[in-house]
Amino acid sequence: MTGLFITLEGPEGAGKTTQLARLEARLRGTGRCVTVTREPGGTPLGMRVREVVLDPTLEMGPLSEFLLYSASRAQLVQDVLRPALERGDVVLCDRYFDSSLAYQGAGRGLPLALLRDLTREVTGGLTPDLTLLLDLDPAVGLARAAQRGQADRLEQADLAFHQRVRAGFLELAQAEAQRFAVLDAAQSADAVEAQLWAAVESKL
Ligand code: Z5A
Repeated sequence: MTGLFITLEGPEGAGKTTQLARLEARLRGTGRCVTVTREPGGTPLGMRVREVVLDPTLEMGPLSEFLLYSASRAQLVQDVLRPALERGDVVLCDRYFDSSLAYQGAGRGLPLALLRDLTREVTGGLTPDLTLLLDLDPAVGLARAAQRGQADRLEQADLAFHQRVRAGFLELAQAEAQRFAVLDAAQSADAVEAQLWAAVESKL
């Protein structure tokens, strides 16, 4: 595959959606073909899964939660990610398997080894070339997200859960420093964009 696969990760409200739009515009400005997608979502199946996993009225166990995200991911890899990378696109994905390792692993307490084994099957080993981790205190991120209205099922989890998730992301980044760029998402959107572009340019 000749494309470049970039994922954006981080706790709730860290600014991934904001930065993804800016990055897409910059990349298109350089004349590159860009595919933008997200998890969960990005396919018709993924959109249905998204409604289920974010529904605040539903209760589900950690393994069910992980398997739902994985179902969405398997379809996204097959229908969107691999075809775009085979065409040679730069692919920008808002969350990918690192979110499962952080939320269902560090957050919910599922064993990382199990999640990694299943994820290898789900993705066929497709791993990002670059993962931009927007790191932010979850109290700040949740407050940003709260301005949007009713909290979804994940946003309703307590602060300690979101703190474990943040710590989980940072551990993943430390373990794979070659793949990750850790960005300080507490800065202004313009300052975050500048850090992010520097990390992307080094991979182009
Ligand atoms: N999840 C999981 O558990 N396991 C998995 O495997 C996967 C996901 C793939 C997806 O929900 C949920 O699923 C997510 C993880 C879980 N839940 N949580 N918690 P989502 O896609 O709806 O949630 P999200 O990915 O966290 O997106 P978000 O809440 O929209 O956050 P964001 O995209 O990072 O931030 P934003 O929308 O760009 O910005 C949020 C607000 O902050 C907005 O008003 C902006 O204008 C503002 N903002 C942005 N940047 C800044 C800066 N720099 N300063 C100040 N304000 C800013």
